[in-house]
Amino acid sequence: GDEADLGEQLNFTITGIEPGAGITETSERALEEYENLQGWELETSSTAGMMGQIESAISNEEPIVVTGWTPHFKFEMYDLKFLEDPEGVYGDSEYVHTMSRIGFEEDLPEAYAILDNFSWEVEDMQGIMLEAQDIEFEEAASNWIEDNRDTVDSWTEGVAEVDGQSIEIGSFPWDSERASAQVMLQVLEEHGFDVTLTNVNPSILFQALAQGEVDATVAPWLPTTQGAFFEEYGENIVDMGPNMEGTVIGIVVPEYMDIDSIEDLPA
Ligand code: PBE
Repeated sequence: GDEADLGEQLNFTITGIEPGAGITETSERALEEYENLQGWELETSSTAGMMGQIESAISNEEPIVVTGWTPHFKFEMYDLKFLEDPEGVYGDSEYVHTMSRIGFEEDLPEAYAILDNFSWEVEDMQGIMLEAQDIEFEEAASNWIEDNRDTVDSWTEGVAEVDGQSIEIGSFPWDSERASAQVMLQVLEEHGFDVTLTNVNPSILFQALAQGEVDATVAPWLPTTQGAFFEEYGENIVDMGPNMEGTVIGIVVPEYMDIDSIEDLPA
């Protein structure tokens, strides 16, 4: 159908995910920045809800506009494309950071050293996410550790083992972070730590870190995805820098839609 149809078919709605996600906050800003999106709304529900809507739209070859990110298996499952973002709302290449509460380095120096050394590639994370389609994240992560012992040893080399010290790791419920948190949990456990893992939405994790309720995390996506949350709480958080580069967020549509830019979405 023509532009008018497309807007109606889409109900002028971007299908989003959890309300507390960074991409949700960033997409709210996109609705303000893009003239043609002034009459649009962002529907938030859950990642599973968004995936269900992609499934049904694509099986009926209907238009759909969602908030999307890589790494995520949706790009293996469906022919999807990121829309160009001329206003740069979704940023360029993103980094996943390691962060800790103030005082963590003094309290748990061995854990701080291992977390500070943590560094890996998108391919490593994607491999665990893919395997975890068929087996548990715990198993997929321990498989990865066994297959990448030299990389893991580079994180722990020269760091004294400990005897049962407790550490609380915060993370997110998305598959990308379930992969990284499981790897870090198992590496810390191998080193003698008693690890508690808590999954919460980004807006909650940053608060918990700032309030010292969580020791550390390898989950945050910066500078754009969760930049607003970090701005709000960052002065009370130790940003230990990137542990991975190359994540991407944006507006995603099926390949069969003949639009290429966010600016092409009908007002
Ligand atoms: N995500 C996946 C999260 C971070 C990881 C992009 C959905 C977000 O905060 O938006």
